[in-house]
Amino acid sequence: HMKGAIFDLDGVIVDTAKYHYLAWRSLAGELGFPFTEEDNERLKGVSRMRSLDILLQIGSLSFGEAEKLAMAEKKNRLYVEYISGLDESELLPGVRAYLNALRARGVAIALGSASKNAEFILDKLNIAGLFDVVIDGNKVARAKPDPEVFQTACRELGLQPQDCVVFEDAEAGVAAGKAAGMQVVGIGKPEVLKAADLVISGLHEL
Ligand code: G16
Ligand code: MG
Repeated sequence: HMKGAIFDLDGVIVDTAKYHYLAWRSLAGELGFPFTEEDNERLKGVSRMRSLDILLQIGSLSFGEAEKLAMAEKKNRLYVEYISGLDESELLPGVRAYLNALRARGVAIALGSASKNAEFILDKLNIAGLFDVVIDGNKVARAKPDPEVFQTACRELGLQPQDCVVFEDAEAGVAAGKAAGMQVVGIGKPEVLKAADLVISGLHEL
């Protein structure tokens, strides 16, 4: 049975994808090409630099490393500005209740996110205290679908992979959880999250 629960952030706890979208769209606009919501789907769960590569590919543009770093930083400044207004009301339905229910049952809780802004977001949502362990984009070298983020969370919880359940909304994240040898609950559409052991529409279902 489940001794540890590892949650993805964007798309599971909070819908920050819309703010990532606004910030990436603004960068694309400055570079002179359109960036649609459909394009944005490709960036979900993907690291910041990999997201920039995909965006530049959409615009058929290429730049050197230094320029790309500057662009990623610019996008991040805008994104951080957007999310600085986040509060508890933007928690996705059922999140707080489910986290509290797990804690009451003695299940250890971790965050496993690609975001380098994860701690900031947890603070804004006023849920940082509900997590025993936070592993984010600052603490791992390899992005999902690599299992590193979930393996690190599991190890820091002091558990074995078979004791952990991963909650993920992105295909790459579901793949990462399975590659780590964990059970995976997909949050979203069963057609997209085929590799998950169970697919639900949100934590309010549990
Ligand atoms: C999130 C988002 C991605 C974003 C990535 C990096 O991952 O889903 O769209 O590109 O973090 O975010 P940042 O630029 O804040 O470091 P997750 O794993 O929480 O879904
Ligand atoms: Mg996600």
